[in-house]
Amino acid sequence: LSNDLSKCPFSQKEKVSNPAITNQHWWPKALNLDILSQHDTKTNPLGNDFNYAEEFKKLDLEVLKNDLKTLMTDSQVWWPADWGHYGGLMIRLAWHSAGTYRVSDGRGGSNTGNQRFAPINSWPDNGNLDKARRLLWPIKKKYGNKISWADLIILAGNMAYESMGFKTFGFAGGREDIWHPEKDVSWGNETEWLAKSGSEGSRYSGERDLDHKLAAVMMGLVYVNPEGVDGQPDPLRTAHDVRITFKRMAMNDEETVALTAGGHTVGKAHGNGDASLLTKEPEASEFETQGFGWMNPKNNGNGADTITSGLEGSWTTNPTRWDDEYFHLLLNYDWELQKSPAGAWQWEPINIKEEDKPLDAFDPSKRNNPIMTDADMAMKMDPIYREISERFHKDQAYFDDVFARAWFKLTHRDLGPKNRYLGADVPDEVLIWQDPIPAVDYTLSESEIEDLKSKIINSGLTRTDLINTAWDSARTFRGSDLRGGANGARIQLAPQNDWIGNEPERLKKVLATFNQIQDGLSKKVSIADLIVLGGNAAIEKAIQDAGFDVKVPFQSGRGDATAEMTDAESFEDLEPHADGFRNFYKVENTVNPEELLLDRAQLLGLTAPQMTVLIGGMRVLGTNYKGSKEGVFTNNEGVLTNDFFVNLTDMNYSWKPVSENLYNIVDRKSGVTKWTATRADLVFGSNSILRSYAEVYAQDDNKEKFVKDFVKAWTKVMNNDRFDIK
Ligand code: HEB
Repeated sequence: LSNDLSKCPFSQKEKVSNPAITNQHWWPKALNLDILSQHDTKTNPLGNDFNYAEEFKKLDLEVLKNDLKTLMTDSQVWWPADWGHYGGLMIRLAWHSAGTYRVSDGRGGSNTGNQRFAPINSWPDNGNLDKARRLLWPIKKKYGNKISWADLIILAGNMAYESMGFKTFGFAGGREDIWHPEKDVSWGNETEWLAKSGSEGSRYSGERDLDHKLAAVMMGLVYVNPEGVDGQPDPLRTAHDVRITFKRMAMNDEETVALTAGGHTVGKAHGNGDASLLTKEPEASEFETQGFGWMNPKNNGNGADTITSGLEGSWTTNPTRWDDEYFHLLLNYDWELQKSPAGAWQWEPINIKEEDKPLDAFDPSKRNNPIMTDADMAMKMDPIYREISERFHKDQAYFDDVFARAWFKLTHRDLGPKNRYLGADVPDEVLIWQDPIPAVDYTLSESEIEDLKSKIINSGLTRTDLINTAWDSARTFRGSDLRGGANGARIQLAPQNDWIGNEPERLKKVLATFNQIQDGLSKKVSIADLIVLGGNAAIEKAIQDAGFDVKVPFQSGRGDATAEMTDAESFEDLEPHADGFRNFYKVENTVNPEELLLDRAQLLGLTAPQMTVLIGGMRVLGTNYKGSKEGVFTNNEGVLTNDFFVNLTDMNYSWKPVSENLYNIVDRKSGVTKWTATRADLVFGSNSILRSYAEVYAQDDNKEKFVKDFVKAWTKVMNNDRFDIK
């Protein structure tokens, strides 16, 4: 054995920070709880007391906007602007930051500034956006904490449009930066960038069915492949891909055409050279590039030699001006397939008039052909898109309006309800996709709240009626795009009132009682408030029965939305197909109930201990779907004891699998089956980390802590969407 202390204590292969062999490698099936401990205070340099909304209010937005407009035409030697204008680049920056949003789980989008981190900073589709962010750095540096990267990127897109003559619909601040990449977003299962459909881990099955969660066609793309499906041009097949991916981002056909045309009215594509010469993407780049990727060693490597997508050319004659040229060129010329200098498929016009050709971005003595991507051609070849394109072509004012609204929606969709919007440029108009909720005009005193609670408790509704209705109305909340939740009482409305997971029969009965109670009040308290208060009141009773005196805090002020204020279709994505907290599985024999539980806990913003205490409490309260008994490890159902954890950790029992998601809890001595359980129950005893929390709550000295922690976690869920009081 050599013991040479002069050698480096770590060999090349041993990395403290990133061991090659992790627990996930040895035990790939074990639940990875890391998604519940992201964005911890330890990773945030701004500290616990930092309040972004307060900082933003100190900002002189008008001065910042002017600085951004000045930046647009202040070309830098290290990355010269096309036609002396950075507008196109900044719009693509904003669009790619917003465009990762997907309605399925609300994840992705521009709300976090995640573009600063891998993998997004290095996606092939995000080529040279590292330059765009670096161009913005002097402004970020100047305004500091008062403007987040996430807000700045979107505002830069808006100011780009304004400086090119387009009037935007408005801007709201309020996007708070994260400080490390998200761990909860699956961008797909392929292990190769731009893997074609059918490769290992492919997101496609059947004819061309895109995995229901995803909204992009390839690993590393924001949307579709600009050259065509798997790189093969065919505008009609591309139209199919565009339609699906934009729909998954909450855009209809008209919005899709408007966005594509409005986006490509300005800027250009870059592919003047050999793409294979480029250096690696930012996350893999050498130290000396300081985070820059995709460096082109040829000539200057920038300006006229820039290579980004590999396509080369602009879509319009005057690419630094908002105008009607996109549809003019697309619809009035015939287009044929050509290859760019980098070898990418692109469409070029046949017999184009000289004056319709754009000037070269760096050599004003030269004119080039405009181009169209396969996706642009879809706006002409797909019959539905074509009709919309023609309408836009005929009516510029109409196009301007549809584009302005679609751009605003694209860039603000995942910012949450309007009461989160900050700044003087927030548009007054209320938009349906903001899930509006009317404000209430009452406050409730302590004695009024107590009075209401006894009315509800004496109304004939059971404890579980009340707790389940409160939970079901709150559980739709997603921290990802800040939609859903108890506020608005949309559980009364279609489609939620019919979701099987909401037990429509029971729900109807409960709502009828709440309506009766409401009718009898002198002050018109909202149904949304009554629902939450009912849950709280029932839990307080369950706590009293357990021998503790702990109140469940209540804050009134929820409003009731109407059907007219509700985009029913867009709520379909919020339907729970499983809810481990109530042992509900829409599909029998769900394979990974514990994964689904984790997913919901993450969207609800819960930590792993909070998830644990909620499950333990809800099981003994008897809140399972349709009153099923799995995981109800107690002889005192309805009382808030720690029995779930006591019995889960009790070695007098053994656990026998019965079917995919069903186990018997058997008394070792008598052999009698005492209880039954699902995987969402037993994971708290089998997963070593969750078991450590289960033990805390099973301890004899933690019975009261259990109750208090349950109340805290419950209250967090009930108030998740109360941005008005945060
Ligand atoms: Fe776009 C650019 C594609 C949509 C805006 N785009 C571009 C390009 C491409 C594309 C390829 C080039 C890049 C470079 O640089 O190279 N897009 C595309 C597609 C789609 C789109 C495929 C789907 C359909 N875009 C879009 C939208 C927007 C846009 C939606 C917004 C709104 N883009 C844009 C811009 C640009 C582009 C602005 C330019 C940039 C510069 O200039 O730099």
